[in-house]
Amino acid sequence: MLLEKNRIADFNALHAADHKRKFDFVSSEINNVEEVLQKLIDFQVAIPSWALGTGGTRFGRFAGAGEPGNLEQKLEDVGLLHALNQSSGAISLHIPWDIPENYASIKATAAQLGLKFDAVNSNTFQDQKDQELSYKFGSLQHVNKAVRKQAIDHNIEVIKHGVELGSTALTVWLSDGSCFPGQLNFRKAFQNTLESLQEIYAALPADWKVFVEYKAFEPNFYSMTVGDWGQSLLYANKLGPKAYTLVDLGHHLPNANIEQIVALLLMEGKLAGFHFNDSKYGDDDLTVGSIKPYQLFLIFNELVEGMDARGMDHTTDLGWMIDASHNVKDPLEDLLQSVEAIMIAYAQALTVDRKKLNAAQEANDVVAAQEILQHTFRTDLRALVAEARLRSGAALYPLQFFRDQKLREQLIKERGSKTVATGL
Ligand code: LRH
Ligand code: MN
Ligand code: MN
Repeated sequence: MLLEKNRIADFNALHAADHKRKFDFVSSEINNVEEVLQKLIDFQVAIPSWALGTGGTRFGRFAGAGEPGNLEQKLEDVGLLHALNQSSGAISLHIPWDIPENYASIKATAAQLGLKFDAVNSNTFQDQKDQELSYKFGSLQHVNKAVRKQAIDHNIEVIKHGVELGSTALTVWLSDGSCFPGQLNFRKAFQNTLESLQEIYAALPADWKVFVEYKAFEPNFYSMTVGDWGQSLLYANKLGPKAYTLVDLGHHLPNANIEQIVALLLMEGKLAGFHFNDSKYGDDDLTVGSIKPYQLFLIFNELVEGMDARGMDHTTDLGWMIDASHNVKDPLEDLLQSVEAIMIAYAQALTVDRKKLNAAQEANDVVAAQEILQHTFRTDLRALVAEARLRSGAALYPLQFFRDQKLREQLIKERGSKTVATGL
């Protein structure tokens, strides 16, 4: 579905007066409005191809309608999101859930929609049809060298797809681990995994990075071979300068201090970036900011502080991705909400009074430090984020636009009501 430009302009004109009132108020509250606006305009978050269909649980799946049936249509969905918010200008592919065949035409579609290809993801956590050896007992860690080789070859294949499309990073998430004590020799599993990763690392083009994603549990419930940021960092350090640790917000044990993890990884120059989502219990993959928005803000606060301290470019120097997908929402509406939550948290982090916060920290003024952060968190910056959208030609209120303009109904008309997107 292609949106005619004037549809967004007409919608914005309808809401212009209301928006102006809110924006004037919020600008009067903030010192560096123009600088913050430019950063918001530049900031882009990649959309995972596997989040465009209604996700399932292991108990069932309630398919939506008008979902994308192939990669081309997934690109169109992300293009639509990007047209609505101008902040979703990239897609992250998962192979073989996505099989890019005709590179030239896929690239042409992406270019037409203003999309880039973000990190490509490999998949050795499922057996695929016609696959020779099984990953039931792991992939890169496997006791059998032939299984490890098959998994290494798959990762190299994924890199090749990425090269064709213009990606510059590979994300490796392993479900490898064990379900029962005694099942695995931890040291051997680590060594095997490291050696396998070293072979994949050796196949990276010069300008590529590899992101090692960790996860505390699931599907293995006794041990995970890349179970936390410590293990991921060990691999990344041993692999070399192109290897980084990827933080998925839902991959920690309850109450983990993710903002501290992020601060230290950044300090070490080993933070790859994010899979943003939210969670109440585990790897819930809920909409970003739906459960713990304060935590999200605290994470962004560390990111902005740490990136500025290292002279990093907020837009390009980390991989910003969403990894959320579930059962009950329209996937496109859900993604609009996630991007909005990220933009708000980022805007808030940009407006923290850092001088005052530093002074409070140096003076051990705990109360003042908390006041500074909470003042910012409680300041409503939605109009600032909307203004950034307005200036970049996006919709002032993307979700409302999506509903008012009946975009899902239009997609159902085009694609039908019995569609099942590939992926989770
Ligand atoms: C694992 C994970 C990983 C996968 C994605 C589908 O839980 O977060 O990033 O690639 O989900
Ligand atoms: Mn993830
Ligand atoms: Mn996950």
